Amino acid sequence: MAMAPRRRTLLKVIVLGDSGVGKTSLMNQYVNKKFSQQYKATIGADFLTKEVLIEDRLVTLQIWDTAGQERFQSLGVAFYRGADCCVLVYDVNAKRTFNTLGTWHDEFINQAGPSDPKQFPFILVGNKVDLDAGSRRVVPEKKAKDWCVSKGDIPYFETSAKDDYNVDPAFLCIAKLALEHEHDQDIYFNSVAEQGPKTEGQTSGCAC
Ligand code: G3D
Ligand code: MG
Repeated sequence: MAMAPRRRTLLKVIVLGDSGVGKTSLMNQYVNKKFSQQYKATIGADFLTKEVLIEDRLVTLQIWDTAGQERFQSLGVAFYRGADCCVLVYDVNAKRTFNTLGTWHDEFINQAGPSDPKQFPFILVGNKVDLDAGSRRVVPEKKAKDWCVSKGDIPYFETSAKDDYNVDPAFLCIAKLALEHEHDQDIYFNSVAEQGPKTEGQTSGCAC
């Protein structure tokens, strides 16, 4: 007997944080298993894709990179639109990059406009834990975890894109969170379609 085809799911993940924290390097390590100085994103918003199998579901992660415009905080709506998960990255050796996390968090909420901001999946990544064997570290793990609690218990990972430390587990968590969120949205949309008047062709949920 033929096996039932697996459902394919496309999930959009965006990676935010100050310039230089290692966003591009983390994506490149996860998708291409490379840590290279040459890899730099091209002009404009760009993404890498990776397929992962999560509990029998084939999931395509579309991971969007900023290509450096984060310096000007002008990423544009296309970058944020339809995101299923937002990864916030800071550098554990640079306090300023930790202090700006709140701004990135708010910026995402404002620009992406998720229907329920409190339920939207975020994840925090503290990168470059390898640097000088940790001796230059200025943000303690406890401080980062406290921040995560204050934002509604978001998951926290410490990584090194350079040494490929904890990169896969972080992205697996990201994929799972994004998938769960997508499920919730499916349920929401189905119930709206079942209950409400015919809304075909409408771009917003408002019937007026
Ligand atoms: P960004 O995309 O957030 O702007 P990049 O950051 O990925 O371009 O990385 C910025 C710099 O940090 C790069 O160095 C990169 O090699 C370095 N980097 C990224 N991740 C790590 C890490 O885990 N450990 C260490 N030690 N360095 C890292 P350059 O010299 O090219 O500016
Ligand atoms: Mg980059």
